[in-house]
Amino acid sequence: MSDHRSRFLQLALNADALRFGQFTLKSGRVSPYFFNAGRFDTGLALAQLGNCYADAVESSGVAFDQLFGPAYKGIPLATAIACEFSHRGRNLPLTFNRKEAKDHGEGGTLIGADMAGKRILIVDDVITAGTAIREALAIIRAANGIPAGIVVALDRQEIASEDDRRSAAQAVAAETGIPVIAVANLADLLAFASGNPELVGYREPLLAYRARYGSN
Ligand code: OMP
Repeated sequence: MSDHRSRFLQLALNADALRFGQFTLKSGRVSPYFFNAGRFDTGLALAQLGNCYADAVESSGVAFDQLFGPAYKGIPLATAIACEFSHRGRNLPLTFNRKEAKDHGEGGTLIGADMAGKRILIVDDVITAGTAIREALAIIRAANGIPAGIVVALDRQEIASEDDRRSAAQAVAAETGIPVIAVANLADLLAFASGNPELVGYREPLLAYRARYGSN
């Protein structure tokens, strides 16, 4: 497993961002694990997370000009990544959105750098069924940006629906031609759990969940 994958999973455990139990997802599925990026709630934790994202982005080779962090969780994530890239010598412009349009002051739903004509890398926390990512693609297109890539911390590698056994990430990539990069995915989590005595007991429920909702 590449270094940024295991580093990220260890950071997520330390921050209590990766939990095991019973969680109802946005899709209604009941999952034996949950990733809550909101637990990266200190400057150091966000800086370390930004470092893992930036490693994943650099090793993917995706070409982009600018970052977009969808509200809400994408906002601190994209900010942390922009700061990390600045330490690596790239001063990336950054845009994010509001969930509700503002009707006074500067108005509108977008904040930060103009996306028109720019190759945009979307930064989000998790991909499950792909709904959040599709919404972000629509926001970028409406602002005349060019979606160039999507990076998430965790790809849960789940089917979007029973009739399509591809993962949501694979379906989005195939339909749009836009690559989906994950710092780590469910397969990495299973491998990581095998090598960790405290997590090994969670492997069975994870495998059962993958058999039900996992992609081919
Ligand atoms: P999709 O829109 O179905 O891809 O689900 C992604 C969103 O679900 C994330 O942006 C989160 O809001 C939420 N989520 C998590 O934060 N962590 C998880 O482990 C799983 C989910 C989820 O509900 O599927």
